[in-house]
Amino acid sequence: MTGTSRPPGGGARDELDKITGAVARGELTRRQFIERGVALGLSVGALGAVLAACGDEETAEETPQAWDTTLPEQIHIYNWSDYMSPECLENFEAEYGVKVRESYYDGNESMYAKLQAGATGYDVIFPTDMWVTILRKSDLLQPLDMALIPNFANVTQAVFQKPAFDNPDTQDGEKYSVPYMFGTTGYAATLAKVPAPQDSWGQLWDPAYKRQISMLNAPRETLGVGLIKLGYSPNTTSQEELDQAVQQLIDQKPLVLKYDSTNTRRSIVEGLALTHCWDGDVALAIKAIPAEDVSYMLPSEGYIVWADGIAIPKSAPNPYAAHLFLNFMLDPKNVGAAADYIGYQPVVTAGMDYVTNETQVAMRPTDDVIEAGALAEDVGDFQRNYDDAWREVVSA
Ligand code: N2P
Repeated sequence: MTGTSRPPGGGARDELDKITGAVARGELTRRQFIERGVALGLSVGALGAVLAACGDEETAEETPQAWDTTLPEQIHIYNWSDYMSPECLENFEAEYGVKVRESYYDGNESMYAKLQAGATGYDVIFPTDMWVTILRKSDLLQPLDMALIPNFANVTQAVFQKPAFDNPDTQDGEKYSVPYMFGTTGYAATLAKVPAPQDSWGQLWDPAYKRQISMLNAPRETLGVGLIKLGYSPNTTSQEELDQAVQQLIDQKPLVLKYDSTNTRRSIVEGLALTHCWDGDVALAIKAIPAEDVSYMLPSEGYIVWADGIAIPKSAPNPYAAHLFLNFMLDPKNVGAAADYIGYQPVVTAGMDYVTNETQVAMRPTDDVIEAGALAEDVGDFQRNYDDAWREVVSA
């Protein structure tokens, strides 16, 4: 065990004195002391030393894991593009003295393929719901030490506390991700070109919009549209239904300008007629164009609801600092600042206090909207059939 690399200063020191007193008086448990201390930016090792100096001998057993708490110079996060605010990363550095380097991926599939192929060096990743399950089953994630993540208490909506895709009750008590942003997948209609948006996926098959339609380059999302349009579940494991969805997408292809997940915001700003997209990209687009110019449609046939998490790869070089980062991102002011910048909805509800854009606030999915949507699920080995189906669409 090593100690923390820097002593607490000013306010943190006062607070440390306060909680040290409280634990001596029996008002705080040792676990609570450690959690509060970590929230102050102190390492578990240093906090253990404080308790030991107070004559508390049980600390060693109570400290859940003997972390090497030496802070690295830098951590490396691997993220979607346009999915973090620079200010947030600067604040993390200011708070912990740890720089954050960021690399980008364009979808869960490519991030997964990269880790599966043995890429190392990433401390933090941002997988979407079902991909947390897939990564865990592939032994690519670390179980989280929740004692280092007291800010998980800021996740107040039951649906996000123990979601089916990452539920400790069914995973030997372990949790593998904390939530980041959530939302829906629908489509944006540029009203100058689509004066009467229909709230139906069928609109994306209207020949009037030939080569004026962008579809997400995200296999489960876009095959999901084909399936939902036909009245099937986006999680089907029927090859016959999947084949029909492939045929739908092949029929649509002459109308499709591009399959694209990274420039959807730009497509909306530039006035493309119809853009299959995540809700946050619409919220971000209307910072550049009048909100009245575009409509975000959630089709009545159904749609996907998704939740992106933050997780630590098994191969992370700096797992302790990565935990600090996860905890930092569950602080309302930090995740709120990120949400304000990227246009997406923070799972931590209190983060909304920092979101300034009215349309973004108004777009927050209600419980009813969440319930009416479908979460994409891990379908086990059948995922390969989806991969093949997508290849068939793209190469057709
Ligand atoms: C942001 C991508 C958001 C991912 N560019 C939606 N799951």
